[in-house]
Amino acid sequence: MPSAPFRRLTSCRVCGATEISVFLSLGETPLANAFVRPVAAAAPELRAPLEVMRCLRCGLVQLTVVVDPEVIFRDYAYATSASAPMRGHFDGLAAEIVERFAPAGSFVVEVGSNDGVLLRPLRERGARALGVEPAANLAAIANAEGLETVNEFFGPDVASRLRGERGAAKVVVGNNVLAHIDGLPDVARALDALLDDDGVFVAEVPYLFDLLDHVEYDTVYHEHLSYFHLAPLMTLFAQVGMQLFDVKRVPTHGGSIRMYVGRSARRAETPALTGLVALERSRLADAAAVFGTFAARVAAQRQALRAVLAELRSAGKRLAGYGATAKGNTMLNYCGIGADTLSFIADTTPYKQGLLTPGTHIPVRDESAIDAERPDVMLLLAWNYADAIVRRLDGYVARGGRFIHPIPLPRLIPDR
Ligand code: JHZ
Ligand code: ZN
Repeated sequence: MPSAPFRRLTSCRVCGATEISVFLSLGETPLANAFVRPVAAAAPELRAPLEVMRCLRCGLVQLTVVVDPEVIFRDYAYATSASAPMRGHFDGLAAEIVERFAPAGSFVVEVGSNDGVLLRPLRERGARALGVEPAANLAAIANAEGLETVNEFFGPDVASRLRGERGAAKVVVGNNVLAHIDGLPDVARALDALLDDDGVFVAEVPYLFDLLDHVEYDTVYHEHLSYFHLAPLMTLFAQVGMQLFDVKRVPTHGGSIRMYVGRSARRAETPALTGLVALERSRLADAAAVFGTFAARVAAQRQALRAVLAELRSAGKRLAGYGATAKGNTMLNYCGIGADTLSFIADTTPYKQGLLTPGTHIPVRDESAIDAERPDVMLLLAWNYADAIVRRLDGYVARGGRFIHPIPLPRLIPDR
């Protein structure tokens, strides 16, 4: 098997400490969004080790390897707008940003703007919004819709150039992007360069404690280099004289935090932030036990999911999957679930339809396959949208179709 171009981390990407402890290994897996063209099915796929460690100094949870971002992000399968609930979520975020920090006409930069899902409502609400997005296919979609996007990786050079050309930003936004970036201190420096004196960085990241509590190990894949909680983020921003001043828990992607970062001493810390920092500290009092327990729950989920699927198969049930997610590919590869078990996976993303899942080679089809193949049970690989999907597929449910909600332990939904 060929390896993806990757390097091993020998120190923490936030604080530089070399004291690190590996607590989870999910094997050697293909890249989670590297869907395969059927004509290329016989060709070997790039793989890399998928292991998670934590820094014993600042606490940052991170992968042991970094796959070359040029390989992962230049052409990218995940288009945020394909998931209807995310459009509503980001409209709400745009409203909040404009109301709290960016009066009409303010310059707002979004890092990792994907297909423009947030740029659009920001603009509709009066901000001068600019996207920075490394995926050429996604930047092109946004630009074609008049949502101005520069096709680059964000960093100190881009930040200084934008500031020179367009002035300082009132707000920089970054959703589900900090986890993708290896050089976090560079990002902090870039924010410092681009933001106005009273400017604010608003960012959403999946929250480590939701990952731990709900056994969301499938959100571990090579794109996600870091799994955040507040303490290491505070260490990071302090390096450039910035600080978190507020935080909010939001339900997206299995549980995330929305953080607000400003220049030190300009804004008072909210009780929400003080409270969550204290909660984290108490929960990590015996960190080794916390991460050891998590690893055991991951292994138990694998065993239980394999057992449920085997039982349904031997009862003659027709099985498929729903949601060709990146995280689904971690779960399928780690649990060893292939096309002999799931005959297809339905997904609304045009880019993914007609392709095969990485490693496991299950065909991705559009939703009409559900009526054509009439599966009895679908493994819900997009469990983060469970409610919306059960509602959307009311016809499937009405004729007796059910889903396996796979985490923290597999269960059939809706209840009967
Ligand atoms: P979804 C992505 O992970 C990738 P994924 C990325 N690396 C990241 O950081 C995380 O998000 C946070 C489809 N769908 O959002 C669309 C339906 O078919 O869970 C998508 O392909 N029907 C950027 O890939 C997939 O499911 C529906 O009704 O794990 C959802 O992918 C809905 C709602 C979605 O993210
Ligand atoms: Zn560290």
